[in-house]
Amino acid sequence: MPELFLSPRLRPTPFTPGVEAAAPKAYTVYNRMRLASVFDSLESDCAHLKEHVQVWDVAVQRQVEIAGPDAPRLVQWMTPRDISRVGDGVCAYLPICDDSGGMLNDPVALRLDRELWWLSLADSDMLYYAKGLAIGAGLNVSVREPDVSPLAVQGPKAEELVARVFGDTVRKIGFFHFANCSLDGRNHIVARSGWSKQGGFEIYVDGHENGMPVFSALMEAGRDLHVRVGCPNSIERVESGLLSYGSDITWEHTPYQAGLSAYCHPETVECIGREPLLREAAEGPPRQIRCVSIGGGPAPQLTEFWPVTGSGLSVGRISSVAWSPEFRTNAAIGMIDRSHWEGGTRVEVHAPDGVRAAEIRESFYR
Ligand code: THG
Repeated sequence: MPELFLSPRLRPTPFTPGVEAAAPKAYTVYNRMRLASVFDSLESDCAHLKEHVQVWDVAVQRQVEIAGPDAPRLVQWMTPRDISRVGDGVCAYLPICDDSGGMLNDPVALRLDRELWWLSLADSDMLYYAKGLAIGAGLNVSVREPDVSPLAVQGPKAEELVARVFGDTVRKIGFFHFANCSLDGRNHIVARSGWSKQGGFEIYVDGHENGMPVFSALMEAGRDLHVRVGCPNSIERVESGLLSYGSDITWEHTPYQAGLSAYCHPETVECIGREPLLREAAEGPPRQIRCVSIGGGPAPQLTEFWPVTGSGLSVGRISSVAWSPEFRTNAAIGMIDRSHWEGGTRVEVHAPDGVRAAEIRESFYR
């Protein structure tokens, strides 16, 4: 793999010293920040994540803070999800849509107060977009990137580790809920969330200077739990069907195509893209995100979309792929046309090393 040429422009995070000490083998770039991708190997990182606990520097999930009397109005304008049902202390997965109903981001939103929201971003420029909407519409809000950096603790032993550091109250935090927790007199938001299906928490570390103290406290307290520095694992997240904005979904796809209809209520809310979304809700999406099992041995790294054909016609594309040691197949995510999206349908995937037989799957875990 080619090397990544680091510079201050690819912003370091508050946890960078801790990540560098663990010597990642590869980084990617996300919101103009460094994000480790592999430590030991994808396979062994994945096996460790499923058995123990890992601390992930996910500061790349930058926050857009929307504060002020018009905050609920701006957030509701940006998403077709009905945010009136989101209470304080609750995280909400939000599709953000443009005027064509195309997805611009898929953040986790935190409602800290009626007039104070954080959008925990995927990889696209929501700060400029939110500022532009607020300025253009003359809304009474402030939009900024606060000095807040998420640190994820993921894996089956995550609850034990986070409870050791932040106290037993974290055990009562429900999935996609958050609470204020303190360490050495500093308050941080602790949420039960994260980009894996192994269970865990995300600590929204308040203040750059508090990054390494929190990171080190977790690494210290987790020695006997076999804690390791880790990162989002591409095998585990594809097996789990967690979507990556920019790869699996882009501005060319609506939330219905992304499989996010549960988070889409254009019938009842005033939002950007309402009319096209209503039309697609009525007609049904022409294509949709699917799990795909690709045959043959371990597939090469996917760096551009791989075409999918069925009955000799183009029926979609593969956007993520990873060899799964657990399921003994190449686990993949693709955007598949309606004609071929049913579970069990056989298709061909045009990988760079040749055509491979593949099958549409409802999920890898069912
Ligand atoms: N955590 C935080 N910010 C993030 C991510 C995160 N920003 C970028 C990226 N990840 C956003 N994308 C996702 C995608 C899926 C989920 C979270 C963020 C997720 N989905 C659950 C699922 O699919 O089962 C549940 C969603 C729900 O019930 O509402 O967790 O990981 N802070």
